[in-house]
Amino acid sequence: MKLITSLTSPYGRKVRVVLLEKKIPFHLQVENPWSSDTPVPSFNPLGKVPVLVLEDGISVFDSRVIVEYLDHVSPVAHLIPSEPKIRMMVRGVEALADGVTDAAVAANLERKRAPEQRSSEWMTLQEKTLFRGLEALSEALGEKPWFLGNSNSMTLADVACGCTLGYLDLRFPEIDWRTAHPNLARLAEKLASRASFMETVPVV
Ligand code: GSF
Repeated sequence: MKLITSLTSPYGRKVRVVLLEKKIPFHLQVENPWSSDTPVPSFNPLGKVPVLVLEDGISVFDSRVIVEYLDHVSPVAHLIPSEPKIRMMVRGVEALADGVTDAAVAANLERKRAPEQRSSEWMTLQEKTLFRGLEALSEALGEKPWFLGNSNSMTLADVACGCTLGYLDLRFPEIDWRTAHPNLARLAEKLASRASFMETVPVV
């Protein structure tokens, strides 16, 4: 299978970490979805990365659909628990982490616009969402080693949160989330020592 993504996409990183953790071989096709000649729309009508292209040519998006598929397709290192309530909680943390990423991506795009086109109201809205989301992630983790309290193993919740925090470090190094949320800092440090996270550090 082939994964189409950019090397800075936090959603693409989530999928790459899952592929690596589950030891699923894949070919990486690096694309910039914002370049004028990007081939991404021919794989995903929404024009967004990541897209997973299966051997039979089927294109899978977005990242949440991709990771769901990958976790089913290989029994190695399950990242999405099967028990309904725990599964819902894991996917809920993933949605929260992705939502923080969405706000950060939107704020980053807004910053790139010409000063006279920028909206400070829009920027403030995204920042508020971002900080509220971080607060909620920190609360959900508490003092547990991983989001999923009654287990000793990493799940998709931890992976998604780690990718969000990595994206904040990349685009918003001025946000000192480590001081505000030491528990998220501990989680990020633990994740950073895994080969899957080391291999997928965003490259600008
Ligand atoms: C978000 C993908 C996305 O926004 C997912 O896969 O989880 N909900 C989707 N990708 C961005 C790149 S990035 O910021 O990671 C993208 O491809 N944007 C291109 C565009 O035209 O919006």
